[in-house]
Amino acid sequence: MAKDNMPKTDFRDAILWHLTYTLGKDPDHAQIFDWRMALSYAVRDRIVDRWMAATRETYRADAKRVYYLSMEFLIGRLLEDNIVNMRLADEARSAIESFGLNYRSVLLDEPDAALGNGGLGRLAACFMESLATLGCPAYGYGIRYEHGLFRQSFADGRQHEAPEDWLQQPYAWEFERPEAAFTLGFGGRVVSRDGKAVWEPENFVKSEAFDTPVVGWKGRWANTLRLWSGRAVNPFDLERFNAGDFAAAAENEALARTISRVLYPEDSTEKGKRLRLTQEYFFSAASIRDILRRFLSDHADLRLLPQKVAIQMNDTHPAIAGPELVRLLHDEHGLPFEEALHITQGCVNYTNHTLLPEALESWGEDLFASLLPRHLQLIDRIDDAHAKANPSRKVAARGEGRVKMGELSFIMANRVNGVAALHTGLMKTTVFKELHRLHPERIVNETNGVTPRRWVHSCNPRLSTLITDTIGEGWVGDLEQLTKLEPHIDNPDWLSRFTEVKALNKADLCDWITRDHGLMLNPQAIFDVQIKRIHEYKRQHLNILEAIAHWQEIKDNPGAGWTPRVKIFGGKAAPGYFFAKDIIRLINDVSVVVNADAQTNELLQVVYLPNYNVTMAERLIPAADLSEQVSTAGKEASGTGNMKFALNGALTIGTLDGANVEIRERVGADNFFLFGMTVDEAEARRNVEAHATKAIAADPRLARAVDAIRSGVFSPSEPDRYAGIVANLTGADYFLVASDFSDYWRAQREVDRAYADAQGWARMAALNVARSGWFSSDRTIRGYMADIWNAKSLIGQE
Ligand code: C3B
Repeated sequence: MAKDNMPKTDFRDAILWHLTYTLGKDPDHAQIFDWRMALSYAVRDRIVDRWMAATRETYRADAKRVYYLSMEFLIGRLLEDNIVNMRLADEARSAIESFGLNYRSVLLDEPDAALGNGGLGRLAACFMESLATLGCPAYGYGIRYEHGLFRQSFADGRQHEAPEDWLQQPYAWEFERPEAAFTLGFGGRVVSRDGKAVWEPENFVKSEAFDTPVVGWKGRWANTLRLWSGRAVNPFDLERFNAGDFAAAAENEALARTISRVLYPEDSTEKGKRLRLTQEYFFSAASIRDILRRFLSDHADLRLLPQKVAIQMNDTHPAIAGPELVRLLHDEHGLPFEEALHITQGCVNYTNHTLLPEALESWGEDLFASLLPRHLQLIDRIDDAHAKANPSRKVAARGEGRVKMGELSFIMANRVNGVAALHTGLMKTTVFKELHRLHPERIVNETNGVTPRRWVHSCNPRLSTLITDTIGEGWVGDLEQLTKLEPHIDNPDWLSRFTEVKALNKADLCDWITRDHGLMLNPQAIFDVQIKRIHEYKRQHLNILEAIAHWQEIKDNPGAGWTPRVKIFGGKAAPGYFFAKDIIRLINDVSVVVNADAQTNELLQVVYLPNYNVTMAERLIPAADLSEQVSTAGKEASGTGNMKFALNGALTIGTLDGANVEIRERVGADNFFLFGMTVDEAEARRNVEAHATKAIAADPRLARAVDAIRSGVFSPSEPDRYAGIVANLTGADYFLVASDFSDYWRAQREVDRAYADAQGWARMAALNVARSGWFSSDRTIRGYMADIWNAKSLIGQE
């Protein structure tokens, strides 16, 4: 095969072609990496055709474009997603098998792109896929971190962090765009020239673009994820090199690259670090310039910007994009300030993802001024303009010596949205109460969703086949069609096929856990799974306390007909979050004791799988029976894992928090294990003096479980290892673990009883699948398009 004869049709030949000419490998010597890359390039070629067609169509239609600005895109692996969406699965499998390789192994060779911490980053990835599926012209903008979220391992039960390096290997999906670079300034001062403010930055960095196409279901449309990488303006100082100072000669480049070196591992906590603000400005400013450049390439009138551009700020991390756009329009394009502000407010929107005070970003003005002196002035003018238009206003973006990014984002935004109904309601009555009073039309709700392609179709092929056999394939692109399953649930043959799917998925998970983690699990047990970041408000410690109490009670009464249970945990803690790290260690310590107890280990096992990531979620969710969504009411903005579990036939044990509320409404209260206080009850309970001590005194099971921790049952060599956790549980207990324990215990025993009735359980699980179709991110994105962006699809309905 000659190079100029690159095959266009035969997929197998295309793989061989890439192996030979792109990778320079002889098939006889190719390793799995080479095959995976060759396969990826062959898939990518097909995507590129769609991608270019979509771009041409967007220009032709002069369509409004959506720009999703996010510090995080937790995309995971892309190969299977892309193969599935391009409908190449059969061809890819048979080609790969014809080369004597295992198809799964080739797919699993791809490293996870872990450019995010948790829910917020994964949501951005689901949104990109849904935007492409819906044919909405859109760009994702973010940072091409050299090191994604750290790799977690356990040593002695303790979390250990190692750097992640997905870019050690070339990334098959991206296109480097050295020509699409901007020079960005930092620091310096603002001077007045001819009565105009002029920012004279002190340092400069280049942002270089890397584009990854994101293709939608059936390959009908493809958008771009553009990630920025830091580069030096003058990468190499020859003079210093010649003078023998080799390290200094490369210093510029090293400093510039630092900006995109690592993802901050803080999830829902704010650290106020200078490098973090630098990253935020770096990617926001590069993106805004890119947006303006594209707009100006075929429009002359900047006043048309809001008709052609919708910018979504994923949380406050890109909040500086607002003032930056004002600055470019006013300082550089010469529009009057008021007009620049008005245009910007017509383009920018803001999604809030949390009400936790420790997560709301704010910057000391000294730090802010030293990095972005001109922006600080503009923020003052924005505040003044807001005060003038709203004389009764009591809030401002700047105050108490700080720049508050939540307030700034709200003031700059055309629409502000929450991520689940309960959360949006609380935004109006708590953090944004005053701003909501001034702008009652601004806050809207867009309940989160997840992409059905990855989170059902690909990760759960058995369930997917059953659904398609039952109702046809339309559900993959229109998840609400899952309701058509309902009439089949009463058919015993159908229900037994459904049960079989879960059993086989559980068997697969057991095999993997045995192989990779050396643990034998009881596949008959309830697979009870809590996977998410470790955080006090998410209450993994409530879960492990219940496990301890359960273990103690089984020992008291081994013959009481217990339903066997396997408790599975996964999740990382921010490296500096010591309480969360103690929780991890406690779970690991408990698992050692409980799993070694021959008296109980047929009935209860505890497993903590290290290095939870997107790929692990894809293994665990299809095999789960029970989904733990146990946050303190009012603290989990939405949750999205909760949706993935329900869609894959796990029942939820959960509080009335975040999207749990909407899941329960849809699947039906009978098919959901509710427990715990409501938001109002929790609020009231916090005001009860010594609420934790009282709750412990009132529940002997809880008292005994806490005592076991306190007395070192799980840490015999160091009995006071968990003094911190015990002090918290018996003291302030802000997240009300003690107060919710008894009801949680009650709900867990209901779970046991329900599971013992295999038919009844299967029915409830199947109803969860049939009624969760609303939680597709396609539905969410349609909501954003209609309520926030006023954007149109460029592909027709099928
Ligand atoms: C998360 C919230 O904690 C989740 O409830 C929510 O489902 C997701 O965002 C997506 O909306 N979140 C996060 O992952 N990181 C933050 N910094 C704030 C919120």
